[in-house]
Formats: sequence, structure tokens, C-alpha cells
Amino acid sequence: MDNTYFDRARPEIKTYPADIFVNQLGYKANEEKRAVMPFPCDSFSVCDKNGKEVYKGEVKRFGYDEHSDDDTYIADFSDFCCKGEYVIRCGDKKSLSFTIGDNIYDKAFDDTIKAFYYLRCGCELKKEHAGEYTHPHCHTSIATAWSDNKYKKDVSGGWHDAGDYGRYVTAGAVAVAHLLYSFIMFPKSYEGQDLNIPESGSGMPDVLSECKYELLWLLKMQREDGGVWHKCTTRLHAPFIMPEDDRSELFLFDVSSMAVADFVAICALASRVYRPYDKDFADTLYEASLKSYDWLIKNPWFIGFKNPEGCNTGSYGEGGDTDNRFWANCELYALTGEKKYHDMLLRLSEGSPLCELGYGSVGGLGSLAYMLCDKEKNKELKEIIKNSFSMKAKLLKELSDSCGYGVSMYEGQYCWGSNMNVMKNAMVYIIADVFNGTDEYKAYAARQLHYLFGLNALGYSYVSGSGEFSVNELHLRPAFADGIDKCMPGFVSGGPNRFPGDPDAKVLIAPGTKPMKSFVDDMGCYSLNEVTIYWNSPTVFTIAWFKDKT
Ligand code: 9MR
Ligand code: ZN
Repeated sequence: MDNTYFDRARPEIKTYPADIFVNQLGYKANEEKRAVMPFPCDSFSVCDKNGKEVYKGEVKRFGYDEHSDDDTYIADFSDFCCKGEYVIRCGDKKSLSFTIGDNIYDKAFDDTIKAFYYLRCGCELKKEHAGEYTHPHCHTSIATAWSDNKYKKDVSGGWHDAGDYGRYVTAGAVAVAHLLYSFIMFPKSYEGQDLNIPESGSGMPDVLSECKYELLWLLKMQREDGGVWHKCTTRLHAPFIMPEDDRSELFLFDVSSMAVADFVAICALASRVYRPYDKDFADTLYEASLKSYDWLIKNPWFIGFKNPEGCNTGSYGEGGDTDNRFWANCELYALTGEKKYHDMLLRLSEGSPLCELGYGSVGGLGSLAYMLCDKEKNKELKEIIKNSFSMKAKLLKELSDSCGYGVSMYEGQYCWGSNMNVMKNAMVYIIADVFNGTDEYKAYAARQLHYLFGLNALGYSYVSGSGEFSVNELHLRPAFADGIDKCMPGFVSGGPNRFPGDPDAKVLIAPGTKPMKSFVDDMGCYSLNEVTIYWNSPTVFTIAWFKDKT
């Protein structure tokens, strides 16, 4: 094919090897359990491993689902609670196998966090931790400021952002925030977790050790004057080579006020979280946060970011920084209880969408800091935040109820990285319940996981290595360059995108394809099948909730 992202033999594209869609990981005994079929059918059976029918039920026609173009039928077997391994059958049609049990997400939970380890930059991934996915250290050369070639700094470390080898401050801050909040809110899920990373067994929970690796890098991205470089990347995206072979010059790109504000926020949050485990690190984070806060005060205007000419790596531009500044003030207020932060966050709350959980719009992270902290709160703002989550959850519920597959997506959310939207919607349900002290949206949050792990119109589990039919051809440089057929596990694919934006996807997705089906598991398709840290992080949050609270 001449119109292709990179040169290689294109592997055969697989299609769903069964007929009925289920969550391929399975269901907890006491939760809602549904399978979906895109064909007419009256009754269904749940069959055990030996093919024996253990449950029989009526199929209900759900009706036309506009995001998939499927006429959908639902098999609800919520009241079948016996643990075991099963398939759904319907005449000669069947589903893939799934489990009913307590620990269905245990492996996916570990995998989706370990994925961050596989993205570590600047260190060797050793065999004892990385198995066959080892590689020597990468991107350790000194970086040069793009706008001042006399300024040089070592900023090695952190996570590769995604399929590319860039490291971006705002993206990193958001991903760490999701992980830290999941740790704060659902601590039970992390008890005794062993990810087999270099720090395992150190006494610090593994998820915090993993985040510390990114935080140490973020600290290096702070300038002497408190400004924070927006990103560190090469001039152009590397070809599909291993990270250690990407030896082009590294650049530090101009400070943006989003990067500074997100940095202030994440350092303040992390200072709170790490204090019981590592006092010195908590102090360092606190000082760094204050220093960049001063910069923010001295630079009250929005400083956005656009790629300079000649650079094609991610730009992560945003249209404003009010929400970023709101988040920063919320975190510093949560940490210190000082009035000046409260005054400021009250003012900034007016211009910030309060239930957006990043990337790009981070007001909801500020809301989390504010609502969950033990400091005095403004009654009115508390109500506004609660209401904004409640109203959004209500809207999302309607979307789920009007979708044959139960996912809470409006058409516009099937964009680049749609699976992030699926998982962020799950977060909205979860947070709405937490703020209201209710359990109203439990089943709806869980439905988003069902979609991610296979209950969708293409039957893909969108997490590598999870489920029988899962994505494997991810747009992830080492996944190609390492020559190993099986992709590293635990990576969340971007997912369907109704506007395929890369040359390969434009060839592979026929015009007019419906949003939920605008996907193919192909490595060239970066607008469909890339990975990023901030698509994994809301998934970790949602699974952590599920493990702890359901
Ligand atoms: O996630 C970003 C997506 O929302 C944008 O539409 C897309 C195009 O600008 O960029 C995505 O971010 C990419 C980033 O720029 C570089 N690293 C990989 C990210 C995922 O594709
Ligand atoms: Zn690297």
C-alpha cells in the first residue's frame, strides 16, 4: 500500500471470532450482567465450560442503536450469580468466554498500571521487571532550549507520553493526578499490590513509586524562575525504532502557563500523598509548587502553546488557563488551608468547567481537591460542584440508556482517544456518587468498563492482553520495533474515532462508517489505535473504584 504511515507488511485484520458481545473479563456475581447481540433472537442460555446450560433467559429487543447502526438485542442475566467460566449461547450463535467472580479485573488493574513502567524513559528496563520487553536506557542526552540554544539541561526520566517518545508536562500531570486520586479514594484496591517494578517491596505502594518516577522528571522541567517547560521532545517524531535508537537532539519548548499551573497542582497534590512515605520528597514537592505558584502570580496572563515551525511532536495547546489555575489553587488550598488560595479559587471557579477531568480541561481535578479536602469550604461552591457532577451524570445516564451497548457517549465523544471519554464518563458517575453519598450510578460506571473490555459493536477488548479478543497492533513504537508479536499488556487503545485522522485509517475505514465502528486494530492508525498515559490513567481510576467499592 503506498499511502501508509510506515513501511511494513500489514498484518491481517482480525474480526470478532464470535457473534454475541460480552465483557470478556467478566462480571462480579452481584452486578448487572448483560450480553448484546446485533441480530434477532428470542431466548439465550448461559453455558458452563462443558457446554451445559446453567441458566436460560428471554432476550429483549433493545432496538436500533444509532452509533453502531446495529439493531440490538439484550440478554440480561444479572440474577445468575454462580461463579465460574461461561459462554452465552443463542441458537448456533455464541459469545466469547467470560468469568463470573470476584477478581475479574485484578490482572487488568495490575497491567494498566504496569504499562506506565513500560513507558519509563531514561532508564534501562531490565529483564527481571520487563520480561521480554527489555531495552537499554534512552533519551538521556542533555536537552537544549528551543528558543535559546545556550540553555542546556538534563531532563532525563519520566514516562514516554504515548506511541511517540515525547514527554509533555500537562499530559503527565493529568495522568499522575488520576492515579493519585484513585489511590486516595480507593486505597483498598492498592493494598499489597506487587507490580514487579524496581521499587517493589520498598514500603511505598507500587503505584506511588511509579508516579514518583514521573514526578521526579516533572521537577526537572521546572526552570530556575519557577516557569515550567511545556514539553521535552525531539524536533520531529521518531521513526518506528526502539527508544534507545532515537538519538536526535532533545529540545525544551517554551514555558506555557498551563504547564506551570498543572505543575503547581500536581506537586501540591503529590506533596500531600507522599508525606507519610517520604518526607523529604514531600518537602521538595511543596517547595517546587510554591515556587511555580509565585511565577503564576507574577504572570497572570494566559501563555498558550503552539508548536514552533519545524516541530511536529505533540503540541497540547489549550484555549485558556483559568481551569488550570483553578486546579492549582484548589490543590494548594487542600494542602495548606490558606485563605489566599481560597479567595483565588473562588474567583477562578467562575470561568472553569468544574467536572472536566483532563486532559485539556482540568477544572474537575480542582473540584476533587476541594471537595475531598478537610479544609473549610464555601457552601455555595460546594453545591455548584456537586450539581455540575450530578447534572452531567444524569445526562450520561440518559445516553447509556439510549445506547444498545450501554455506553454513555454522545456522537462527538467518538473522537481521537474516545476510550478516554468512555473512562472519564465512568469517573463522572463515580465522583457524582462520592459527592452525593449515593450508589445511584454504580451500574452505569460499570457499564463503561463492560464496553472497554468487549461489550461494544466490534467486540474488541480495547486493552492489550486483556480478554480473548483484544487489541494487539497498537501504535506504540517499541511494540513494533521490539520484533515481539505480542504487545506489552495493559495498554488502552485510543478507540473508535468518527473522523479518522491518519493516512492508514483513511484507507481502512470506509466513508460513512458509524462512530462506534470507526476502528481497526492496526499499528499505522495513530488516530485510532495509539496509546497514551492519560488514556490508561482514567482506566486505572475506574478499575480501582470497581475493585474497592462494588
Ligand atoms: O490526545 C490528543 C488528541 O486529543 C488530539 O486530537 C491529537 C491530535 O492533535 O493529539 C493527541 O495527542 C497526541 C500528542 O499530541 C502526542 N502524543 C500522542 C498523543 C495521542 O495521539
Ligand atoms: Zn526515552
